[in-house]
Formats: sequence, C-alpha cells, structure tokens
Amino acid sequence: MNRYTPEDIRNIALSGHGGTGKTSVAEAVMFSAGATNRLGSVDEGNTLSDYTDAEVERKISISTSMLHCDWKGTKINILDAPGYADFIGDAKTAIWASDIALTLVNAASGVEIGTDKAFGFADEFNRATVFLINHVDREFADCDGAVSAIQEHFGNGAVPFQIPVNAGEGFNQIIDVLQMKLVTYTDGKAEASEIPEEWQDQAEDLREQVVEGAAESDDDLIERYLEEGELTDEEIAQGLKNGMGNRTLFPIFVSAASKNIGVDLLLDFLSSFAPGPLDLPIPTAYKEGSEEEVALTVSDDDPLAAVVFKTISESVGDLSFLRVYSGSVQSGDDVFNPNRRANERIGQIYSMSGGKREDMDVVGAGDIGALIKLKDTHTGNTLCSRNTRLQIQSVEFPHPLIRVAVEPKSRGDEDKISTGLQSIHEEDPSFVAGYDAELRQIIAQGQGELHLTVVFDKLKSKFGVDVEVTEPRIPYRETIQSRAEAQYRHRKQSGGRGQYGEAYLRIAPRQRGDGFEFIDEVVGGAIPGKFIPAVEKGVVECMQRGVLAGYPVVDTQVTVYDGSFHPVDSSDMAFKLAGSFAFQNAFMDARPILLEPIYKVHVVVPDSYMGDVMADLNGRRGRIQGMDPEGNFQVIHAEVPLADLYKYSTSLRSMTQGTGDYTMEFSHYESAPHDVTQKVIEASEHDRELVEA
Ligand SMILES: Nc1nc2c(ncn2[C@@H]2O[C@H](COP(=O)(O)OP(=O)(O)OP(=O)(O)O)[C@@H](O)[C@H]2O)c(=O)[nH]1
Ligand SMILES: [Mg+2]
Repeated sequence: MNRYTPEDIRNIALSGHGGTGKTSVAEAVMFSAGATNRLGSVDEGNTLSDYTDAEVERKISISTSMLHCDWKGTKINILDAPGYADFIGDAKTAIWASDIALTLVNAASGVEIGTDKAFGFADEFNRATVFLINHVDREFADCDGAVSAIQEHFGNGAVPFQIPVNAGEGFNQIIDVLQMKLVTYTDGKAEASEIPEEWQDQAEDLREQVVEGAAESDDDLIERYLEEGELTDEEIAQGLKNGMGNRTLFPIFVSAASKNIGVDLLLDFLSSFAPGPLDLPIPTAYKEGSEEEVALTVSDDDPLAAVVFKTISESVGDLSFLRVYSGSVQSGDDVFNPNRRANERIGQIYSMSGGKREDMDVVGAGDIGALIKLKDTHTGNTLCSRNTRLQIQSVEFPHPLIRVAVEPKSRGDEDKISTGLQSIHEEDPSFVAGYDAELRQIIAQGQGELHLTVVFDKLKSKFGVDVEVTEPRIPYRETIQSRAEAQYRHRKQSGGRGQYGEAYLRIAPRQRGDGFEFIDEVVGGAIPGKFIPAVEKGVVECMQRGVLAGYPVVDTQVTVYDGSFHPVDSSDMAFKLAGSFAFQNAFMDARPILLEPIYKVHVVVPDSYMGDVMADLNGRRGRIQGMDPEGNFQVIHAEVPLADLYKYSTSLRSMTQGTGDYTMEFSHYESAPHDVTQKVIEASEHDRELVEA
C-alpha cells in the first residue's frame, strides 16, 4: 500500500443524530472511491461499516467502525460513529481522534440533540465541523429549513456551499457554488454542466457568502477582500482551510447518501479544502508524570505520540484503534504506555474497512490504524516512544445515566463476571461497573438500556457469563430528628471470667452533611479512659449497620457522659457492645427517619415535548427548579429522588421519540416521605427474615 504524507490524509468522523445516514455516507464514500464494488445498504444489512450481528439485526450502528479509501490521491480515513444516545461515548472519541467532524442533519428533521452533541464535541477538541444535510430525496425534505436551523443554533459561520435544485422525491441535481457548476446524477453517474439561468443569481449570492466566509478567517484576507472585492483561488483555499480550522466557518453540503448522490462532491471538497492533520492543533502532551507540556510536530521523524481511541474484539483478538499525532509505529516496535506504565511490543498492524482487515506496514504521523493484541493498553491510553515518555490527555467519558444490579445466573461465575465487566469498562469507559459493598450488589452503569444490553451480550459471548438484571438498591441513609438518651449495661457471668461494661449516651441531630461527631464527657473515671475508644467503636459499628432499615446512620452527634466498669471483668469487647446497644436504644427514641438521595436532573427536549416531560417528572416526585430555552430546545432543571429515576433514560427517549436527552448528578440527601420509608423498612425486614431463615 502506498504511504501518504500528512498533507494527503483526511481524518473524518461521521457524527450526528441517530439515523441521519452516517453509515450510508460511509458506504457511498467507499463505493464512490472504488474501495467496494457494491453499494451496500443499512436496510439490507450489508454495509461495510455496520457489520456486527447486533448492528445488522437492529439496523443501527452500535460501535465506531473505521474505514479508509483513496480519493484522487488523498487518503480518506472514516470513523463511522453511532448516533444513538446510548453510544455517545463512541461518538465523542471518534471526533476526538479525527480532524473533521462531518455532522449529518436530516433534511426533514433539522437540528436534533445529536447534532448539538457532535458540534459540542468538535468545539471541545478544536476539530473542524462540516455539516451534511442528508435525506434530501425524502418527500418532506426541507433544506432551507435545515439551513436556517443550523444557522440559528450554530451561528452565521454555517454557510451553504451547495444548492439542492430539486429537493424531495426524485432529487438528483446539486449546484456547487465553489466550482459554479450544476451536477446531475442519473443512474449512478454524475455529469457537470453550466448553472441554468434561473439559478445564476442565487448561486452567485451564495458564492459571495462562501468567499466572504473564507476571507473572514484571517485579518489579512478580509482586508484584501474589502479592497479588491475578490480573492484568488489560492487565497480562497487558504481562507477556507483556516476558517474551518479555527471554527469560524462551517460549510454546509447536501446529499442523498443511500442513492449515492452528492458524496463525490463532498469528497472533492474535503480532500482539496478541508484541514488535515497538519492544519489543526495537536492535543497537548505532557512529560510523563508532570505538568510540563511537550510540543509535538506532525512528522514521521519525531518520537512517537499516539492515542488509542477505541478497542474492539475480533476473532483474531482485541484490536486497538490508534491515531498517531507524531512519529510513526510499525510492527516489531517497542513502545511505552504511560497510563499503565507498561512496555508494549507492536504486533501486526491493520488498516480497516469495517469488519475487513488489510495488513498495514506502518502508521505514520497524522494517520490511523489498528493494532492487535496489546498486552496492557486500553481505550484512552497514550502510546509513546520509550525514550521520550509523554502522555496525551484522554477525553473525559460521559457519565452514566442508567444503573442496574447484576448477578451471574449460575453460581461460581462471580470471578468471571468481575473480570468480564472490568475488561468491558477498559474497552468502553462510558460503561462502569463494580461491587457496591453497602448495597451488596454488583452495580452496572451505562448510557441507556440498549448500551447495557449490548454489554451483557458481550459478557455472555466473550466471557461466558449470563447475568440476571434487577433494580439496584438505593443507598438510603438513616438519621434522627431530636435528642435522646439511653443507657446499656453489658454483663455476662458464665463460668470463668465475666464481661462487664456500661455506657450512657446522649445523641443529637447535626446539620445535613455534617457527619458524625463523638464527644467524651465522662468524668471521674466512670468509664476508664482506655475503654472510651471501644465505646466509640461500638457506636460506629452500629451506625454503619443501621438501625431502622439497615442503612448507615449519618449526621449524628453522640456524647458518652457516664457509665460503670468492673475492675476485672471489663474489656474492650464489653464496652463496644454497651456502646452499640446504647446507641441503638437512643436512636429509636430520637424520631429516626430515612434519608433518600436526590439527584439534579437536566433534561433537554424540543419545545413540543415539554408538557409531557414535566408531567412525567412530577409523577416521579420531581421538583422543577427552572427552565432555560436553548434554540428550539428547552432545558428543564429538576431535583428528583434516585428511587424514581430507574430506567429514566428509556422512558424519556420513548416519551420524546428519541429527541430528549438528559444528564444527572448527585445533589443531596433529604428525608424520604412516610410511604417510601415504610416500604423500605418492610423490605429490610423481609430481607432479614430471608437471611435468618
Ligand atoms: N431516502 C433516504 N434514506 C436514507 C438516506 N440516508 C440514509 N437513509 C436511510 O436511513 C436509515 C438510517 O441510515 P443509516 O446510514 O443507518 O444512518 P446512521 O446515521 O448511520 O444511523 P446510526 O448509526 O444508527 O445513528 C436507513 O434506513 C438508510 O437506508 C438518504 O439520503 N435518503
Ligand atoms: Mg450508522
């Protein structure tokens, strides 16, 4: 395979809302470039990119696929990311690892939550955004509406570079204003001709906007443009690249990807005008273990600096997708992984076309490739040269939105399940799992139910563990509302040495979040000083076990103020028991209550769904804190008890037909209503009976 220099590489992440046509674009690109001789379709389940069984079955993308082809001498690397919210982690890392976020917009639906997310990620990582309005051949396609929505959301830097002449059914003509020509598609062939008279004015107007957009990328250019009223082709090209690179210009293209209309024009543009690895800022690298920045240059001759942005399991073993920023890697190289402090030996390298692999000799600066069977390298890790140890900051993975409890269906799989879950987390950090000692459950957390289903399928196929999924317990807390006093004497006389210890305790509520405080007010040696820590230990153990329903007691002040001892029979053990039981007695007299965790929830929905979403939040005992309009969306801020958020992502998505999105974070604890408390107490009694039986 021929080697490409960095200026001849374009790294493109296909991004945007679910179902906008990303995989269809990837297929059309590969077909147009002659990298495949059949235009596959998502509906028939035969695309290069959606090749896994789960994707074919569901007709959606689940995991980022990597594809590559040659377009007139430029190497096009494509990362076809999933659009569904459950797989947002992959969408984020694909944009992180690319230079251009090609963000698809459905001509009939306009800007959606997924568009916003893709734009936000590109902004975060300083990547170029190019919009592609797809589905232009749909009956209800409204390209003007989509352009306005894009401009309303993302500003006037978004400029149409094309006019769809006959949008809607039968769509087959595009005016390209950069080259000022009309392209007509018939039976898979594209033919260029003069722009018809009636479109001339509009095309010229648009061209002016495009040139203006190019000029505005740079002070010198804008000056020249204002003076001369025109720019040379080279200046336009430079201006376009700069404008996209510094995110002042966001070109808008049109297509009907499933019919392979428009994709060739897009490729011409991206290969000739869009920024490549040399034109965009390289992520900051730090000297290993320090905050000292290391400047990288995009050159094969420099020491290696690369990141693993994705890990997939294939029949041959795990493949790590690598983006090289500086230097190069080849098979047999010894490299270093600073995140794991591990050396790695590079084995075979592949270039991918969805599920198909081809051997690749070397991944040079600016390029992307797949490494096989690295020993100890996971998603987000840096690989660098052993001599110049540096680390590139990894992306922050999205916080989980859904939590469930899992247990293996067959006994004896406990070890396998934790190894499996850990390994899946390392491949996909947007999935998190671990044993929660307080809840005594393995809690698995992800971005949505489908995400978790995919994870559990993988757990079964790769690690041989079948799991049962249940609703997780809620980490309630117990506390008191008033002061109380109690005493307990522990005394035992059975044969040999006896046991004796007595403690008097006073307990009082503290402010929420102030925690536990222990005060020793014993005077005159009623309890000898050496036994006081045992009393405290007894109290603490009882608090951890909980009194009301088995949840930890918080925000309580405990004062030991009196007691008695026996010169021979007293011991740490006896005072621990005295402390523990005295606390338990006092607690029940101090108007105990259950506290429940409350989460801050921010829901983003289109205006039209706002009423339904608010009503649903009310039904979940949510308190609406406020609302902010954001374009056509409303952001609803609410506080909702965690107990009522189980599978909220699923409800929200079905309630809003996939257009709603939310984030949640722990806020505080507050007292649970009586009926909830009663239910929790009953459940804990039931559990206790089961354990005792
Ligand atoms: N009519 C029409 N249908 C299209 C076009 N592009 C894609 N489709 C259809 O739209 C559906 C979704 O297309 P995909 O290519 O899977 O969309 P995607 O953005 O990759 O979807 P996810 O990866 O799951 O987010 C499929 O049924 C495609 O055949 C288009 O331009 N016109
Ligand atoms: Mg797809």
